[in-house]
Amino acid sequence: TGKEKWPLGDEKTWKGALRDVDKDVPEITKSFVNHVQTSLARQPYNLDTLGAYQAAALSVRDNLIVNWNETQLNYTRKAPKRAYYLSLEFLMGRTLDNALLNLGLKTQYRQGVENLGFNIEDILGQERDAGLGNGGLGRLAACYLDSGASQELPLWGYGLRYKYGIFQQLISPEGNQLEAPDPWLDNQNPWELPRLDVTYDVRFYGSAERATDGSKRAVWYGGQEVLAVAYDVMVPGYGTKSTNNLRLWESKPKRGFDLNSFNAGNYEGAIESSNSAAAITSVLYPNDHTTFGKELRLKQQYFWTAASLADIIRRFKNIGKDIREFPDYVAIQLNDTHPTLAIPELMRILVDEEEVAWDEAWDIVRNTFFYTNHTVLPEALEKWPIYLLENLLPRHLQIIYDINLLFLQAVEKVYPGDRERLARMSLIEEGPLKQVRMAHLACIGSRKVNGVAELHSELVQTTILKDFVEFEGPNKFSNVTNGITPRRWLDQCNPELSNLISKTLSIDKGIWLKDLSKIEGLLKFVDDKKFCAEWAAIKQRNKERLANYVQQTLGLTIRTDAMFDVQIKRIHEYKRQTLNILGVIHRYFTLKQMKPAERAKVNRKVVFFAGKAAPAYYIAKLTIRLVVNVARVINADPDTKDYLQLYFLPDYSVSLAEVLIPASDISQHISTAGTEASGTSNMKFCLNGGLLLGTVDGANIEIAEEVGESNVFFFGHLTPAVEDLRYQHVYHAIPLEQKCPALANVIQQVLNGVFGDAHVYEPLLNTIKESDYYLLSDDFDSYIAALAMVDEAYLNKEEWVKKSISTTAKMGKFSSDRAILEYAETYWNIEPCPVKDKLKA
Ligand code: T68
Repeated sequence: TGKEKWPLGDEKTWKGALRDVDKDVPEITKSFVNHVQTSLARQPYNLDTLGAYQAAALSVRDNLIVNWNETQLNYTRKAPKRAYYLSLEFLMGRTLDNALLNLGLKTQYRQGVENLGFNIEDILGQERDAGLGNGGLGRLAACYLDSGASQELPLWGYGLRYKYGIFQQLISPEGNQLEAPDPWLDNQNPWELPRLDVTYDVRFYGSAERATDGSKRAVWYGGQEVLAVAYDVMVPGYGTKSTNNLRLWESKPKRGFDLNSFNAGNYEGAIESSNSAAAITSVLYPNDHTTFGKELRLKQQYFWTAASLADIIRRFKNIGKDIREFPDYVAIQLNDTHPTLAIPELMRILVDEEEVAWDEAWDIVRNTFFYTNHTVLPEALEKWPIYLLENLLPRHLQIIYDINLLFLQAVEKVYPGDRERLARMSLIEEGPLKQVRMAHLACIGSRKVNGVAELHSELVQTTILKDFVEFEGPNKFSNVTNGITPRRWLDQCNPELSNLISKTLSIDKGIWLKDLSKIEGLLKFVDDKKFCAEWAAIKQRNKERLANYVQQTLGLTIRTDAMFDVQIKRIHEYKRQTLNILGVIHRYFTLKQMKPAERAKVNRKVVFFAGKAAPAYYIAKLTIRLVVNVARVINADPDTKDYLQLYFLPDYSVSLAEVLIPASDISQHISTAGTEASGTSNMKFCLNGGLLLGTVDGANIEIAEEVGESNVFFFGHLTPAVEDLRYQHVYHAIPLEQKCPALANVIQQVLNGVFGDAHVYEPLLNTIKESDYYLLSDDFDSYIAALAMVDEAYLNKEEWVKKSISTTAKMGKFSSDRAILEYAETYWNIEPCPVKDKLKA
């Protein structure tokens, strides 16, 4: 790749660079050259761009390590209360650019590598995304780590070091999604530090024998042990030395080969057992919002929570306090129910190993954990079959039964004889397949329970955990609206806009990027013609940057003199990408029926889709196929192609989002009301001056409260209507042709084969024609009307720019700094623990 560009950095350039004038540059150059020659063992004047990336990364890493060491030493010395964020997913994306910005070294490195004949953007482009997550939940964890370090909080993340991250998405010529593995570690990962000395044994299977002394203790023995090895990822704060840690566990066989099988000549069997330990952290499960009940997934969850808890407890013990003081020094946030086994695991350690009495142990547990719920969709609520737990984690199942018994006895006291309530609240779901309800366990084992946006938190309390709110009282339940880091999602992805904001406000970005409410100051400039023109010009250049990216990666030419309309997120029925594509088809036929003169007055528009479907999610995959095939027809139609273009960009990722979001005029967040817990890309688009077309759902509502309803395009039914509408679909169904002729017509065109093999789409279209669970037929007309309002508003370019500026200006609330401080202050009770600068100390 970089090879062709050679010889940019020839021998002469290199020698010249080493004599450079700027006083910061030589240090960087020296460190870069040093890594090329020693760490990479390569000739400096024969280096490709990938090598340059590796050298730059290693050189930046040296800076991080110094800060990381100081930060960790400071925590050890001061022994503050610490918080731990347990998440099965951390969707970090690329690191180099972020590290340079947080360290304030971007300019120096840009110059440093230029002196050697490289371009910093090319170098940054060499890095692979760390795709250790599916979507919003994993990206939220990454934003929270950035904010935790930036706010100098003693906050660590714990997760798994998957060998393969989220699959790479390919699109076949027919438009089918194909999945390829993501071997993201193949080029080596300069951002992790293997800690081969930090290891724990994790037991699986075996037997649990209860004590005979009448205590609740037991012994768990036998089974199989797997080794957890720590890898540390440095998380630099912005404009501070504070550099926190993300500890990821890798699974390894405990004793290499199984010697018995080996000696018995069973070489294959021996290797297999060593493979099975390694299998635990081999791959990220690619489903969001569905559970599969696979034993390997359960193994992942226990392996990770057991290793993390052992590590946390060892660190706590180092400060020499009594185990009863654990919650004074440790807060653990459970990111969804995935780490809920930490609750019975801490009970097991306290009761069986530390010999703490059951009730006391339960108090410790309930003062340590905090649970965040991310969905109320029933199919996404985790349940684990009893038979799996019984086999894999026999002691934990006993503990869950004991917790349940005592809990139900307490409920029974308050609601004597209310058997239905007991059945509803039980940790165990009875039936042909007995299962443990993980949300119930997470709820009763935690000090606080929260949802991720106002509406969602309300729904958590009135639907899935209603009985628990009644029983435990409302104070335990609250809301923390999600946030995004403005470092990555403005400064890094949209540097021109960030610079314009600093210049206009006359505030250093080091200040406003850490106190995002300051950007409200932009409101004073909405009538400043020159500022508005610069604002619009930056949006235009971001569109061109996106068009260039598409040209280079897909070889497609996109017009940039058009409105850019973007929907990028996991493909799911509840997110209603289908509504969007059927809307596009509607626009296409409307355009086609117009006379050329009429058409010429219509807004030009380019519609972008991107997102992955879970590999087994058939309907979602059909949606992708429909988008791709509609695009093929529309983009080739000479009547309309100047007015409407459509693209499905494959392999959506954090890095692709960083190019798409700054280029968007309007983005779509159109979930059925009450289904999207929060959404976080809605915040990212608005922060970058893109307007929002959405339903009254998730964080859309709070965004509209901030930016004003006149700056958001809302449509569709509201949450309280949803249940009734669904009931009507089933019991008072009206034929689609009558209920929504426009939608019926669009569907008919697809079934007529206008976009190719009609029968293929039947199962997808039947979901609408039959039960229409996600209410497309109820919302289609108001959706089309909202799109028309967007068109109308866009015709007035000046007003549009004002809306765009006013939107960005009011996004202060959605900084993840605000969110993490809410967790720190009102939940975890932790305080900033800044590293004193040695020079000043
Ligand atoms: C998302 N959830 C919510 N889940 O859908 C979104 N689930 O509204 C919210 O903004 C975001 O969380 C952050 O709170 C997810 O992304 C998953 O990815 C997931 C993964 C595995 C199992 C279940």
